[in-house]
Amino acid sequence: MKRLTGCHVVSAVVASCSAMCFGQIAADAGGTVTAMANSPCGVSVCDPVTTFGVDPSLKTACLMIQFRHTAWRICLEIKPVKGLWLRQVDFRRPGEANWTRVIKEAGMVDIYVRYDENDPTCGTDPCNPARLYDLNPFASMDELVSADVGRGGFTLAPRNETKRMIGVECRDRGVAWLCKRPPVGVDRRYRAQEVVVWGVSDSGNYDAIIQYTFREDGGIEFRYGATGFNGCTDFTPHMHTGLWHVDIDVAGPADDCAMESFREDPATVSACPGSPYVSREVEQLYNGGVEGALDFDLQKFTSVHIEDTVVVNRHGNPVGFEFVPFFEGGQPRHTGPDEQWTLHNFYVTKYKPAETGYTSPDDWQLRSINPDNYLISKFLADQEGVCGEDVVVWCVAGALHTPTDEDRHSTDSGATSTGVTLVHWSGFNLGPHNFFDYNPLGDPTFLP
Ligand SMILES: [Cu+2]
Repeated sequence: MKRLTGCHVVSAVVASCSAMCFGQIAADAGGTVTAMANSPCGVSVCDPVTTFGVDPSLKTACLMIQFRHTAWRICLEIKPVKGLWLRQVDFRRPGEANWTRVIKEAGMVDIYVRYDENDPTCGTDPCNPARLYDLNPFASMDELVSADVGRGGFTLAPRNETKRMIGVECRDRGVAWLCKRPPVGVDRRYRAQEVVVWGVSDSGNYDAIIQYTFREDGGIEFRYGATGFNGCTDFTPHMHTGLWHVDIDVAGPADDCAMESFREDPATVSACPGSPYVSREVEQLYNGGVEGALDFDLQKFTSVHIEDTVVVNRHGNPVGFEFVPFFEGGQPRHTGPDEQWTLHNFYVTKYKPAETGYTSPDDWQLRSINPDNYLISKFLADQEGVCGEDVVVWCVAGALHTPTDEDRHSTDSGATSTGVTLVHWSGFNLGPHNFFDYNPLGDPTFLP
């Protein structure tokens, strides 16, 4: 592995580990060194200040992830209100020495838990159901222990923090590609790896797993997992909705262009007018090139991608990254006067320092502010251009939780519930879009 200044590659601890396993992980003092011995992910823990120049007062941790052909270097930050965030995410393509910036800063802005009509047996007003924002000043990041991450993982305390709030795991994600051509003797496959980085924001009875997965193929998965336990009111069906912020910087912050694409079936414009069998893929400027909202349509495979207007790959295509919803969750919609931000799946805004959430009055990073009061009514309202600019993508994704008896403990009866709820996942994926010149996982060919 190529070493970075200030990075500490892990040493092996493989006692009682068979040749089949990834290797075991050393437990150690907070924030320094850990082990992923024999791991195909090759994780190093790096010092945020000396390696990345991060503000030394922040609660940060940085990792370098070296796969067989590609690499990530990432920093994580524990924020006082918003929990586990990403910052300074860079990627290295196969055969390249240089890193390419992908993300400046990204994470969950809010977790909105919105109940249906309340159950009056809980002593609550059925017409005024609970509406809770779980990322708030009273939520805190839980400590993780080795049992949380299991084999193939380790826990990490960020700088300026003694609690191990970050879990890191190397996982096998299965077959990334394969090609079998028995007549000519081709028999190839690639099992890909991923590194999952996660933490838990604890808001009381619910534990929010905030998780980022860095894939060997250049993708990042953003996930929010709701688990914990239900009280009486919580047996009312409810939504766990995440609002995410991604300050994406494809090949640097400048000259990014937001595009939208969808599938049209049958095609309204084609060489075969009137044919019901001809479809087409439409790619166009996002919202006509200005700030605005976009709805995801399952039948149209809607997606948003951000491409660079200057940097192209070897085939002349703009390098970019694409946002695609994650289908285990859903697309919440609420109609209250302070719930306008839930009405769409994507929002794209032009980057402005005053909109990054750190300065009053729109200091949404530092306190709980209803997103209608800044994102909808201010950031989007002026409809600035989002092509040839530095752009920011906001994604809404949620999971419906309709409690069932699987939420209970075996000794529960009647209205009493002492069980623990299975994780409900939601989120989205960010994946490469002409970011590479060729298949980055081993550059396979179907030729003999
Ligand atoms: Cu729930």
